[in-house]
Amino acid sequence: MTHFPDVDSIPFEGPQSGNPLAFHHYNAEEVVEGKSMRDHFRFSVVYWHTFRGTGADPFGAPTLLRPWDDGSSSVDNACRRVEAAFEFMEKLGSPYFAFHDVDIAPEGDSLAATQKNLDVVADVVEREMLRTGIRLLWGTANLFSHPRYMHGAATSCNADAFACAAAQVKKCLEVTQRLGGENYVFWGGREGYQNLWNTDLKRELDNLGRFFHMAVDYAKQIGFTGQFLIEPKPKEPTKHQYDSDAAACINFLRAYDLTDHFKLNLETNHATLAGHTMMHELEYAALQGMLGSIDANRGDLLLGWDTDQFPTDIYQTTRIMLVLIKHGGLGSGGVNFDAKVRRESIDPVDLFHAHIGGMDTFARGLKIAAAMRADGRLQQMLDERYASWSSGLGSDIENGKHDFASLESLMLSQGDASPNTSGRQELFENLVNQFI
Ligand code: XLS
Ligand code: NI
Ligand code: NI
Repeated sequence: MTHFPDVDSIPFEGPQSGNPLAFHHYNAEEVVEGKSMRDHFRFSVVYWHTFRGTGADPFGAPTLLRPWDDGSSSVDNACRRVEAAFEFMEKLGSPYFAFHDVDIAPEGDSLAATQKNLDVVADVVEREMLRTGIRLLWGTANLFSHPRYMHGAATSCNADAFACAAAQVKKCLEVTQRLGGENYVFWGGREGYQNLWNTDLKRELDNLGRFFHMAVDYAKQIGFTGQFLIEPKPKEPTKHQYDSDAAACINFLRAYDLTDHFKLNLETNHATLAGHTMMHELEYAALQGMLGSIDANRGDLLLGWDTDQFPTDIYQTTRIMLVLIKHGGLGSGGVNFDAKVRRESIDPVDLFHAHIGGMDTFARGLKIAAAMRADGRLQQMLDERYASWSSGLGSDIENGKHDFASLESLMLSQGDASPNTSGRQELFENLVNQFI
């Protein structure tokens, strides 16, 4: 039984090919800077958008009615969907996927029934993983859709919601471990507030820290060795999310003594919603040793929410790949397409176009970044800009040979700082353009 009868495995055909169902730049085997493209990216397809996205929005009904999906919340339907998903990922050549518990299996009328459904569908997922060799990048529990989490999950004013969330994460960790998941993600969802008058900020943050420690303890207990990741996002659904950006997450992790157990999963559209660039978020997390994985997508400059579009901006992927190569790659993380086709893109084949485009855009970014690094001028100009720190006074300061008094006496005898040199921003920008 095939769910995508009109699509074969997507081949690499090179930049000249006119075939829309071929890769033009992503060539899994091609080695760039000593590593195959497959290993640079570790691309991952997300189950929630690609197989559960309906096209519904606050103004309109679902538009994406898939032939393999009967629209019911039966376990049979969920199992058929898994088969369609793995056929898609196999044809695409995606080495990884990611899911929320509720994406793959329907919720039952009790916690026990929900857990049972998850076990049944996980059997099919496991079988398909073995058949195709596709692996699990990460699992996560959806702690934001169900009405019981209206006030939050770990940060709810209702202790029962905290307990339900604990049970859900416990189960999801078990399933993630069983499926060989290489990471486990927490995205805050409703962990935040709408109004400070009715919010006990300290208590909510303490409880969130407590919740993460329980997860760490349980992982240890069952021998789950995957990397824990926190995914920053500044707003939506709450007006203030506790995991707003990389800096806020790292501060939270330090404050609650969790930095040994967590890294960050950075998402492009979340970075831009926070008023940062993705490059900023990546650099900031990486320089503190906290970069774990990325959710690849993009927003729309004219829309103020998380539009989760597929990445097609070569500047953006070039920047991302420059930072990733510089910091030695993603380790157990990957490039996870947390992106959805538009509501109007209603054909199953659009799922292929979307992912092919994303993978090709990242491949171009990688090749451009590698060319910039091989050329060396960008790095050289950067080094020149900071030359005063590489010898003489700058290097003495960096080596701890000075204090306020010694620097004062130096400047008293010198009279003033030496003249500044140009920042040459325009030249930097022109140089980058030579490679795009
Ligand atoms: C929502 C988040 C979400 C996480 C997983 O904006 O991006 O999809 O990646 O819960
Ligand atoms: Ni998002
Ligand atoms: Ni995400």
